[in-house]
Amino acid sequence: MTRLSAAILANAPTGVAVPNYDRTKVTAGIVHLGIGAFHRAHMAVYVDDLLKDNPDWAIVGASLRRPDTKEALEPQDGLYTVAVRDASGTHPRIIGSILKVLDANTQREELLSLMASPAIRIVSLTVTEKGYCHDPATGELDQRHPDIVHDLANPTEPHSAPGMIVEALARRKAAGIAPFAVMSCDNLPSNGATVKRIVTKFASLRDAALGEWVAEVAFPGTMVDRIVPSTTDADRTTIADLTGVDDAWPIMTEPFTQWVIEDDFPQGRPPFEKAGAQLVKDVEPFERMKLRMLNGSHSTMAYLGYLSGYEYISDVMADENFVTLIHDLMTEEAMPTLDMPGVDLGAYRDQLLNRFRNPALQHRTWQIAMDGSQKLPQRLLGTIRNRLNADQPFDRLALGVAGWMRYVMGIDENGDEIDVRDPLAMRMLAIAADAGDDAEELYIGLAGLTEVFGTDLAENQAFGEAVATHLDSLLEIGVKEAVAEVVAA
Ligand code: CS2
Repeated sequence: MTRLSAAILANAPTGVAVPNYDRTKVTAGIVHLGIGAFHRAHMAVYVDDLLKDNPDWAIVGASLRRPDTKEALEPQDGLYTVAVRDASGTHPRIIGSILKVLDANTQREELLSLMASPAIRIVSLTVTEKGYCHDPATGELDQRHPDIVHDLANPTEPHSAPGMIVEALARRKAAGIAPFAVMSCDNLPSNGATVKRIVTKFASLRDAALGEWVAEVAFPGTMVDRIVPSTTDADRTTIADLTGVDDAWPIMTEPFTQWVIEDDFPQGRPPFEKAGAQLVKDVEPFERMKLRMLNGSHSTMAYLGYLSGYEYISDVMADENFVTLIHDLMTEEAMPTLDMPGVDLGAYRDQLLNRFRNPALQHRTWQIAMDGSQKLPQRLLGTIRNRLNADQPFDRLALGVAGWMRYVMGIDENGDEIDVRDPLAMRMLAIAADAGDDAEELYIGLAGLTEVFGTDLAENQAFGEAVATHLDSLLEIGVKEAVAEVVAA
């Protein structure tokens, strides 16, 4: 079968949308760090929509860890398929907005000099929560993080995202070139302000004057939303059968997409609004809504669903007790903490429940369960803090946190090992091994991870009682029964 490449665009298979611009005429205005599936299904699609009239805003992507995306896309001239899936079918489109992919480990110098060049006016990121090398509970740079230690000692050969950004900015400062805007598209709370704090701190540790300069750089905040499961070999076959073209790394996603952006781009930006993005002054209420409603539900379903034997989110949604749990978690516990004038939160919730049900999206609970220590603070714990302060119940949220604690024990209800992927996995597994099946001990050990819970929650009695009680029932009666009890209460 023919491999996807620029050569096939002129005779694209019927039913497959292709770029509506001449790719040989577009130039890069954006460097994107962390060129994973999410970026390729989200921002790269918005940019693809805009390149016809805004040809100097194409993307050069960089992978900071593994070169696998580069290896897949290079023989394809950067092209790949995005397939939108729902009950009506699979709708493929070829995206051309990524001109090339650089591997930061082997092409560091090329990447840094591109980032330092005046044509690049935006550096955007999807490096996942852990890619910022910060303490998730406080949002501060983790100065003991091995990559940060390395990058402070070797600032011109950085490994971390903060290190890369600061080195590129330092080169621009030295050359008298205005800074690019730094746009995080990760699910961090207040992502613009948080990343600004982390990057500015790193810069000031390098050099005080650089720190002051970086403090003036724009870090627009964003709320990003599109569900993008990891691609499987079965997906590759589906796309090949559908298009007649071999794509080494197609992306499967849902019809829904949302992007809310704080409009702060001193060196200009593509007219993202023409591709459907919302440009706003203050993005934080949107972020909080999405993190607490969508992601808070997702993480709760991921831990409790995985432990119940459900492989996909759509399987979780076929269990009525889970539907009730998630509906009530959002309605009774998350929605009252949100202040969103003009947004119908009930409609937003119902739309989320429908998106979770999408039978054509195979979104694994295990995928969402990853990196929980980095996700819990903004997805569940902030909501719980608000509920505690208002003296309001937070039973379902506490069950979600207990589900995470049960999951990171690393053994499921059949006694099989769980592949726990998390930067704190080793510590958590050690805590679980010490605790055995003593729920109280397990709670105390895990709640003592202050980078997750802060000192406030770790010492909060109401929080401890609620979570430890649920953890006990998860261990005693099993996850499905414990969910049923909470739903019936
Ligand atoms: C998910 C998110 O993997 C996860 O943790 O909750 O990636 C989620 O699918 C996206 O935030 C949806 O926009």
